[in-house]
Amino acid sequence: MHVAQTVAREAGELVRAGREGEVSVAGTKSSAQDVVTAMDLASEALLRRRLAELRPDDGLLGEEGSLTPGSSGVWWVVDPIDGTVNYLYGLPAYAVSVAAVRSPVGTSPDPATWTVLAGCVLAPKDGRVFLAGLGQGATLDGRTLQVNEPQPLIGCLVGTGFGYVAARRRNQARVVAGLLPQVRDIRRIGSAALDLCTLASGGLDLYYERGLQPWDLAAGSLVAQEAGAVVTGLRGHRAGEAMTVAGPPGRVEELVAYLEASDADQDS
Ligand code: LIP
Repeated sequence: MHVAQTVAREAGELVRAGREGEVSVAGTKSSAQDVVTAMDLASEALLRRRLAELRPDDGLLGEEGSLTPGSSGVWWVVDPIDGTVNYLYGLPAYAVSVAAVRSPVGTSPDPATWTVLAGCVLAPKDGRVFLAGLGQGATLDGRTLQVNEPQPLIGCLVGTGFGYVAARRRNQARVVAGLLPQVRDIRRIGSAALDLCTLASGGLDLYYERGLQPWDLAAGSLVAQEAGAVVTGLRGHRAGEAMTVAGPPGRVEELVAYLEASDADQDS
């Protein structure tokens, strides 16, 4: 956890300071709306450099760069700015996400097979630091976190997010429209790492999203899990790109059932 926090703090300070100046778009990915800022690239370069110094035998998977293999079996899975669109627009919900995972020998980090060992999600705008270690609990600025008690679905505040490609967004709109009358309300924060940490700290009762990449998911999933949440996929699968659902045991199952019945893990 110490290494994760150290490098997340350094990248977070770079990202925070960069927001005071001009934020420029350096490119796009899956669609014109899926932007990369120059600061995404600078933050990931800092994370890569510092992790290579501190943990030279470990591998690294980052949102903006190539997969860097290691020899230790431990991989660092980093999102240099999770919530890039919020960062671009000057909205506060963005984070640096750093996780250490162990993958089966000879495999790359994959949510279907990895074990997350440690995670840090740092919100540069207000300095909040979410930390978790496997079996060691989760904290926000040193305060122990616990998810909310399960509520009836109609009493649940549910977080979610949407992809960048129109075909997927069309189906996501159908799924959220069917859910909205059944819950207290919906929140779309714009950063999966912060969604999962907000759930861990009681700011959401449930969270689901289709399309999370390993770097969106890694650190926040451990924070949520160590705060007492179940973090899962649909149809018996683990959380991952097809679907991620998180919430207290005894309530998350109802959301899983709705999402399965709605084919929320499909794009058609
Ligand atoms: C973001 C995710 C968020 C999702 C956004 C975006 P990024 O990651 O954290 O949950 O809804 O569309 O993918 O692209 O800002 O690193």
